[in-house]
Formats: sequence, structure tokens, C-alpha cells
Amino acid sequence: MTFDLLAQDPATKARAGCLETAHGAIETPIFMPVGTAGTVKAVSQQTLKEDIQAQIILGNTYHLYLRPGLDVLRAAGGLHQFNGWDRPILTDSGGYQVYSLSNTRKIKEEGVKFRSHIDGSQHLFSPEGVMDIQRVIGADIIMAFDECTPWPCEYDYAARSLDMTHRWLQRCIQRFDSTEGLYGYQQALFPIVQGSTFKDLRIKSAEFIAAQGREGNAIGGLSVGEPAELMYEMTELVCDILPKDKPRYLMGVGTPANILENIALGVDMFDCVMPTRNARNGMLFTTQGIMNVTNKKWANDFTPIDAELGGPASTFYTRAYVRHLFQCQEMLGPQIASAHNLTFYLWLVKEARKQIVAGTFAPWKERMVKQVMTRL
Ligand code: PRF
Repeated sequence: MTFDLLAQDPATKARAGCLETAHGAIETPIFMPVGTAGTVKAVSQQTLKEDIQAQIILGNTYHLYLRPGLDVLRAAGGLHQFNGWDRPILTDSGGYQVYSLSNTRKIKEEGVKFRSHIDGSQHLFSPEGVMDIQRVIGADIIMAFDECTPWPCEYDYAARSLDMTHRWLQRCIQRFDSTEGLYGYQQALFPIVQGSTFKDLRIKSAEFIAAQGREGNAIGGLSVGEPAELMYEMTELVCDILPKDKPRYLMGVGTPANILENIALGVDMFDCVMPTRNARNGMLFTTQGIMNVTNKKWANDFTPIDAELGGPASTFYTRAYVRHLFQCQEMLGPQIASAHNLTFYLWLVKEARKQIVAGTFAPWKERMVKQVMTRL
């Protein structure tokens, strides 16, 4: 995997780059739609590729391991073959889902014991096991096994958890570097910075992660309930330590404003369930602001969701029609809304990239943050 930095904004720390993987190139900054169980909810692979022009999607080790399971994934020849998505895939390690989803979990040095949220069966995720699972899934980028601390968090807990996450990382690296991909292409392992919102822990973690010299680095443990200003303070601190010549991935972030602010601090990659999850409840992100399409005020609005964007979901259907679909609980409603929101998120990062290359990112960002967060 290679990463080329192509431009740097003169007024902020924003960068434009190109990340080359076995399944194609990714132009950064990028937003990665979340496809937890090997599907971006309510959006087909064809729509993702042709209309939304997603460059990379995310999968989750936790979900894919439970269903369809490793036997099926191995027999299929990996997730790309299984779901027909031939562009890059990144898998999260389960080091987050296991905390948010599983019923009971016990975190120990060895790993995390948990019960499936589906059938209550018992499992153990260890750093080695999670590397092996992600080898079977076959994602282009796989994530280290970490503990994402809740917020707020006691300093002592965060410090102890961080040390364990670092020991887990060394075990991940050892296993990853002593195994190979099953399907004939290279995978890359990204370590994850933790440390809650404690500056000294974040610095310690970023230095430890940077020293591993991996092909990309991630920032975890943020956007877990802390104030946005505190998140920005942490990302800036960490980005200033992580290597410049490697992509930086901020996990699980965020709102359109969060994405723009973090691009300005030097983040290159983002993922979040917000555009798809909120779409299913009728919340639409547009270039002019945020609208709840179920609101009565759109009942007779026969204009497109967002004429500024390309793509059928944003331009073909009217607001009134999409509202009607939600009123009737028709399945097409969440489908259009999800495709539209992803079109918007991909537009936002593509536009940010253009502005970085043109050297005009800073004033554009200031204007856009206000514009896209307006309540319509
Ligand atoms: N760790 C992992 N996945 C994540 C996170 C994390 O800290 C977050 C935090 N926002 C989202 N997804 N492994």
C-alpha cells in the first residue's frame, strides 16, 4: 500500500492525498460508508459504486464473525467475493462493537470474553484471533484490537487501559506480520491511538503508535460523548505527532461539521453510521442544511432533495414524495434517504479535497460548517 501526499492547505493542516490499495485508489480526505454486516444498510453495491461513487466501505469483524461466520467467508473467497464489492474494504476489529453491542463482556489481558447479541453464545476475541478473523474476511485495511474507553473516564482506568491496548497492539503486529493474506493480495494493519481526553496519555499513545511505522494510523476513543472542542483538541495533538507521510483515520466521526473541522486538523479518513442511520429516521443532510423529511412543511415541496448534488437519490425524487414514502413506511424512503445522505457526505469530502488543492480550504470550511449545519 502506498500513500502520496499531493497538496497541503496553506492556512490549516488539511491535506489531499492518494492511498493506493490492492483493490484500487482512494482519494483523501475520504468518507467511508459503514457496511457493518457486509452491506451498507438499504443501499445496493451498484448504487454505492455508480451513483454514490464510494471509494471504500467499512465492515465489522464482530458482525461478520457471528454471521455469516468464517466458514462461509472463507468458502466465498473473502468479503469482496461474497458481497461483490470490488473496491477497497476496511474492517474494524471488534474492539468497539464488542463493548457497545454484546450483552456481557469481560475485558482481561488475554482478550475480551463476550456473549453474542444474537443468540447469547460465548466467544473470546483476542488480539491474535481478531487478526486471524480479519485475514479471513480479507479487508484491504484491518484494524488493531483496542479498548475504546467510555467518556467520561477516570484517569487511572484510561492509563491502565491504554497500556493494555498498546500490549494488545504488539500482539496484533506479531500475529499479522507472521501471517499472510488468504486471497493473494496484501492487507495493511492500522494501529489505533487511545488515551481518552487526557493530553499526556494521548501524547504517549500517539508516540507509541507512530513508532510502529505501520502503513496508516487511526485515532480512536473520540466522539464518545465528549464536547466537540475537546475532540478537536485531541485530534490536533495526535495528528501533530503521527507521521505526515501516512494516512490518519479518525474512527466513528461524525457530523458534517466534525468532518470539516477534523480535516482542517490533518485527518484523512472518516467513517460514521450517521448518514445512513439518520437517513432511516428521515434526517437528510444537504448542501443548504439539515432537514427532517417527515416534517409536514415538506408535504408540498416538489423540489429535489438537493439540486446542488449529482446522483439520482438527491435530484430525481422530490421532498414531498420522499416525505410521503416515510409517512407510509415504504421501504423506498430509507433507500432514497440513505443514498442521498451518502452522496452528500462523499460530495463534502470531495469538495474539501478540491479546496485543499486550490489553496482555498480555510475560508470555504468556515462558510460550509455554518451552511451545512443550518436547520431547515
Ligand atoms: N476503536 C475501534 N473502533 C471504533 C472506535 C474506537 O475507539 C470508535 C470511537 N469513536 C469508533 N469505532 N476499534
